[in-house]
Amino acid sequence: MAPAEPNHAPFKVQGEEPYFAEELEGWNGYIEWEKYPEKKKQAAEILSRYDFPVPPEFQLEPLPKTNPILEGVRWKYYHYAMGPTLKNVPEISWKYVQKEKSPDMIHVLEFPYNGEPPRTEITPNEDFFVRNHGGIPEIDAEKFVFDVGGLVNDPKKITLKELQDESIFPRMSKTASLQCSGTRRIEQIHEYPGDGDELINAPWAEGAIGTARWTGVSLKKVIKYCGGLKDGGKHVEFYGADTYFKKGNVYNYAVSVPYRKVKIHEVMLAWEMNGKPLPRIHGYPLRVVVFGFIGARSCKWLYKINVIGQPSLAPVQMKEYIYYSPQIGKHNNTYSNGFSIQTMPVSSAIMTPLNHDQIIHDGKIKLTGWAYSGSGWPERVEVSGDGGNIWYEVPFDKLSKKVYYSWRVWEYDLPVDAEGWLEFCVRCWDNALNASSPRRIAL
Ligand SMILES: Nc1nc2c(c(=O)[nH]1)N[C@H]1C(S)=C(S)[C@@H](COP(=O)(O)O)O[C@H]1N2
Ligand SMILES: [Mo]
Repeated sequence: MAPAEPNHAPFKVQGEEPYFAEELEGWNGYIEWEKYPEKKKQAAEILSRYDFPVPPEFQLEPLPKTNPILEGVRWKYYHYAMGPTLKNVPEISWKYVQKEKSPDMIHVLEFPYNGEPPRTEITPNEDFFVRNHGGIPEIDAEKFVFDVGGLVNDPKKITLKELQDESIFPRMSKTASLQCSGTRRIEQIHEYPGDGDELINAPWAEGAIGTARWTGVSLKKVIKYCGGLKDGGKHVEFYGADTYFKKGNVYNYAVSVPYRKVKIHEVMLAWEMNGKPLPRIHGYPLRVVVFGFIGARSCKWLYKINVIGQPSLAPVQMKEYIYYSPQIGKHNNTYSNGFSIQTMPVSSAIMTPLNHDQIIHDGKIKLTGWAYSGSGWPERVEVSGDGGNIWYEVPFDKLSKKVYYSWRVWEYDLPVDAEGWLEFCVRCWDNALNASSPRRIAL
């Protein structure tokens, strides 16, 4: 499918076209910002020359019924403004969407690309949701190395070949879900559209979650290979090769996790997804996968690991993916009022039927959905066809297998007497008896 027709004035370069070189040979679309403060300043100066289109597209009018739903004009313009190295990144990213993803993905945002699977069950690579904050760098695996530094005794550069050498690093595989904490943001948007956040908050429905079998190396083994932690090393920061724009500044995508999570082998450096090399759109050649944590920590296009004494100060860690209680709300707020989301809470959703579907039934309606908990697994799922008065337990054999840190998909033929407007809900309990709040859809 072609990208949506642009409904904006064409982009015009202001002043001389800037030139920021590629950092490495064989890496396309990777500008290193974090090492060069001068370059960052220069980029900020260039960005300040422009009046970019207003943020964010959906807050000013109802969401269009197009696919892609949103285009992401401003983000394309940010990339165009950086000159030749990033100019083609939106186009290249779209090329990989077409090459690597299934044709029936729901494109919630064309650029940075964000897409939900078609509303079906499990998630092969082509259907796995995609959440990007920028473009897709093209990295030649032969030329790929990543740095391990900061508070480790023996900082090193490691190639993919070395990482894959089983005489150095034992391999691990694990089936685990990744969930973006933006899952079901559309409901939030409908209640309160936000305060003009700069980030284009992709209008996710239930689909920003997926499960894959990941293969790679436990990060703990890599830290050990680098001589172990120095005193004070408590958090591990990851850097991705994509360019991240925030409030007129440029960064590389960066986040961190506490070492505690690494220590128990719950952080993997992965190069394989469902038995195949990682697709470019999912982080080729190497990404982080953090089991049970918010998807944002699973850094794609990883090029640097930095051990530090406190959580990362990077904007994705400190200024985004922060939880505010409903009483506080996001408006009139300071970042320190919220807390950083790490472990994902228990949650569940109905995938089919969809809101406003019309169904002819003979007393039973089939519901399908998922349930997930970032601190273990869902134990029990219940559904209701009358807005939450009467609940039915989804029987054991209608729940997929229990796998630590993975969702369980379920289906249920729900007895329904009524006709007309129905309100379906689902709720679940995890192994620690946390319960999810019901998700309602009406039809
Ligand atoms: N380098 C980089 N890593 C990233 C992101 C990104 O934009 N850049 N997005 C993060 C977010 S918010 C999520 S939810 C997951 C999504 O992973 P997927 O696109 O492979 O499904 O990747 C994370 N890793
Ligand atoms: Mo995310």
